[in-house]
Amino acid sequence: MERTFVMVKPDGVQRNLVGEVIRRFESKGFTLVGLKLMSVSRELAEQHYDVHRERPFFAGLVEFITSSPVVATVWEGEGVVASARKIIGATNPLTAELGTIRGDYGVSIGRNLIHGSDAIETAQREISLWFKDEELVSWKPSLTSWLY
Ligand code: RTP
Ligand code: MG
Repeated sequence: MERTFVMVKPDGVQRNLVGEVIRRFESKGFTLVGLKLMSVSRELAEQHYDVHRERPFFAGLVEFITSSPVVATVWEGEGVVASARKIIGATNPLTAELGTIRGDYGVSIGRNLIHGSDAIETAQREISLWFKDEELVSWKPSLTSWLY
């Protein structure tokens, strides 16, 4: 089954939106298979955002992600990678649709509350970057037969 990496960024944790984020993914029908509150090292932040290393916002982004705790999660379900991006909304919260997390709660591109992997291969890379195998739990929710 497909998996994706979703992180509540420091602003989302500080604004008490952890429960709201988890609620939206649970309510959609995805299964939580990994969850931890953590401080992010500079090394991990730089690896995570490696594709943006040459961009002008890179240093500020790393500074921000390491500034306060994040909540790292892994979600499982059919089509979860693309669906998570829809639930999260466009990168800039001011143009993100209402009904998405960024559209409903954010106002600034540098404080857009949440991260979600942008493709299946990226998800695999990010899950192994943020979680050890033994931190992920495979389980079958009893509601599954009503979802699929
Ligand atoms: P993310 O990786 O955090 O889920 O966000 P995303 O895919 O929607 O956007 P991406 O292009 O990967 O950018 C990563 C994060 O960098 C910050 N950013 N700032 N012009 C700017 O100041 C700027 N552009 C991007 C955002 O916080 C974005 O989430
Ligand atoms: Mg991205």
